Amino acid sequence: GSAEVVILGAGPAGLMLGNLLLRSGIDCVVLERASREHVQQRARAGFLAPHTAALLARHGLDEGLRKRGQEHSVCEFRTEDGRFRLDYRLLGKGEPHTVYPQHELVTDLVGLFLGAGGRIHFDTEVLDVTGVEGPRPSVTVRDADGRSAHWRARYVAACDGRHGAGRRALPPGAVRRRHRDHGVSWLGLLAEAPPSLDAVGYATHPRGFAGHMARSPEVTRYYLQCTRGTEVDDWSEERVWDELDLRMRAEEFGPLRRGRIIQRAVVDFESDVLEPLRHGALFLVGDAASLISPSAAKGANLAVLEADILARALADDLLHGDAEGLDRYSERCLEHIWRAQEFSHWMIQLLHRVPGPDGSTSPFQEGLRRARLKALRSSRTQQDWFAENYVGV
Ligand code: FAS
Repeated sequence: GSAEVVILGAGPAGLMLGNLLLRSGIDCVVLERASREHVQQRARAGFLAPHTAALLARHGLDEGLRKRGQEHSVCEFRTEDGRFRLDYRLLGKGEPHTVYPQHELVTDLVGLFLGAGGRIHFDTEVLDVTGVEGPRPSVTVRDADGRSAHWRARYVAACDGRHGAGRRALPPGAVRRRHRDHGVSWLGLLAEAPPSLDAVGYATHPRGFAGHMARSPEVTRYYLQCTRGTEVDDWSEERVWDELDLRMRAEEFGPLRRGRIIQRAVVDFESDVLEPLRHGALFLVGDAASLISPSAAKGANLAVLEADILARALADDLLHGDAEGLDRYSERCLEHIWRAQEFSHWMIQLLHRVPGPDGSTSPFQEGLRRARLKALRSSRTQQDWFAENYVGV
């Protein structure tokens, strides 16, 4: 097959890019390894930044969001030095998040793309991308029947995540990878229970971090900081809820609403940034471009932002012969990526006793962490800075 733009991956990056290109009249195809059912039920992020909601609205992709999204603007910090709340709608630029599960956004974007005549090949694994230095790169896939096939393209957008074929197609030395293992891991849980707080809950405790984030009126996401190497099934449901109660100080601040745990995942906090994000006709987007920890809910929002930047640059080039946007794609995205990485790193340091290589935590770091929390609690300028970065992308 052939297309002007071949998009690898049907996650937020690939589907946003596909919808935007289709609306510009650019011929594109999305190649996705998993089934449609799988990508539409894979629960991940849940907080959409105001910029993401605005982009979706601008392109008429926000019907689901308008109908089912919930505005959210309060963080509750439960710390060793007491509890405080920040309503970030009253701080910084006064913008709230929209709570909208990522898999619902993906479901909307798949429907809109197919409805507008878009082509998605599910159950189609991209094996290789070659010829990206030339004018007609080629994408080799194994389709649902196990047959191999080739796609010719003018441009290839790697929206296939950190382990995808896009990154593998980069010749050695083509990009520099800056990587950091933050030394923190979360056991991510989805509970079939209504939220226990009317806020995002961040609890810091000598036993470790615990987080509470609404996903819908029936389902709530919890996080428990766990040691590196923890397996998803290491913790019984009983132990999970007892530990959440302890760390979120349920005795002091009220019980958590328990329910069946319906999804688990261990997320090791790693970040990486590739530079540049373009190699010839190959462009890296979303997690394929940069991995960011979920500490500040940036990953899916960056993916949508970068897809919009690339869509506009591809339209300028393919429709008007103006390649300037493509030449500047990498530097423009990296600006946003490093800003998001910096804030996510600050959040990790704020909320976690980060163990050193020998597993011990530094008392000096602990002193800094407590001071940061107290500054956030008492200083309005610190709170404005927090609000602007927390919702910003
Ligand atoms: P995705 O990973 O979403 O999409 C890549 C797609 O490419 C996938 O559908 C995959 O099947 C496909 N693919 C991969 N290799 C392929 C190949 N060879 N051929 C064809 N297709 C291929 N972010 C937040 O902001 N907040 C959160 O709370 C949060 N929680 C997370 C929890 C978990 C367990 C995980 C794993 C991630 C979480 N993230 C969170 C980050 C996540 O949301 C990503 O940032 C977001 O999905 C990035 O979107 P994409 O770049 O589109 O990549």
